[in-house]
Amino acid sequence: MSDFFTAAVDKTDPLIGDALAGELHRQQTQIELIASENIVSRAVLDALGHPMTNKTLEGYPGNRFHGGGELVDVCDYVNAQPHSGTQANQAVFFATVKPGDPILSLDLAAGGHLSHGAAPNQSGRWFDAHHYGVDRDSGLIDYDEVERIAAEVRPALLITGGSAYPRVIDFARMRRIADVVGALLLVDMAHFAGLVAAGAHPSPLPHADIVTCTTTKTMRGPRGGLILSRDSTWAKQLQSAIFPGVQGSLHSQIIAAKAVCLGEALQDDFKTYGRQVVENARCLAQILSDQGIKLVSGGTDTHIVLLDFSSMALTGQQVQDSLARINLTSNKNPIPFDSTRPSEWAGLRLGVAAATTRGLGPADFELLGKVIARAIARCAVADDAGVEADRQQVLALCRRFPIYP
Ligand code: DSN
Repeated sequence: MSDFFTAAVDKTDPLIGDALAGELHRQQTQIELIASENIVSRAVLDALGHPMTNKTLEGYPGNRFHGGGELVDVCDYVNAQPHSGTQANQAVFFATVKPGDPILSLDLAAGGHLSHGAAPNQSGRWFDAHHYGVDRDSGLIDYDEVERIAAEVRPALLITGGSAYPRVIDFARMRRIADVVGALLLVDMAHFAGLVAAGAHPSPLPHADIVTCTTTKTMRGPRGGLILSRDSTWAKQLQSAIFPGVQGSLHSQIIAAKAVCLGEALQDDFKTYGRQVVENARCLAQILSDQGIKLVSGGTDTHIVLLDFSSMALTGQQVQDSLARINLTSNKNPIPFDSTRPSEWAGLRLGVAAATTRGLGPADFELLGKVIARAIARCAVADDAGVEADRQQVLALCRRFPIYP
């Protein structure tokens, strides 16, 4: 035990040490295109790995259940305790609706999120969940349908946002629909929160009663959630919904890392990054479209580009595997009106936030778009020619834009 406080993990636990070293190498040598991922700064990592992790605290600043929290509570008031976006959403349900109440949200296959009332999730079992979708031709939210279903089911909570909808949502229209039926409006901006912070995407805050998000994804911070509200009357219910409602003690070191990432989001560099994310995503969407690949909604306003292989007899899993062979990381995803079986999903979700953080610009995404199109074509004809050449192109990009040197 003599080196308990000083020995590094690779010395004390080679199994985990090797896994950590391997994961760093993987990130350094692959271009990350999963839309919910990003690459955090050294400062965020410093906070995440800080002995602040040893601190147990429950309650809120000024009203803690444990002593010794003076250095955790140095910030002005903010509720940054949700351990994840899902727990942030759970807390909103806890604060605003009762089991059995009707809720209305974007369908999972249309880009919604599990925690918004999807059947296999707790929210789908505990609430009377209804869903709206997108127009079959345009791929855009069908606001007339939202209005019609809302009038029929009279939801207590209208939810919008999700994890794969690539377009700007008309928050003002959603507000009007919520008002007509007397619903509260929750916007889950987990995916585009960083773009909102950078001024590169409209903000839902003027329209929603409550907004939730994660600090991961485009926010470029640690794993965790936030709940925001422009209406201070919700503050008390939301506070007690998180603790003691759905969580116990908080993760002090994660909250420190959230504060670091929110501080970074106030910098001019972050605005540049946010604008670049949107430009890179549009460029990738255009190149893929030019190569004959169908995109849900025909393009993007965010960091997400959702590919639709339904007319190519390919599954998302096949293309995900084909991209993995050339060091590109992505994920299969349902597209609107898709099968409920993940193995049959005909979509692939790409996100540009992590690669933008690395420094890739439009010319690099043009190259990546062509590499991706070739991987899809190879997949369609089960042909291996060109795999190694494309992998070398991706590796060259990784070397040009190194991370954690
Ligand atoms: N909701 C999942 C995603 O979008 O990938 C995890 O954040």
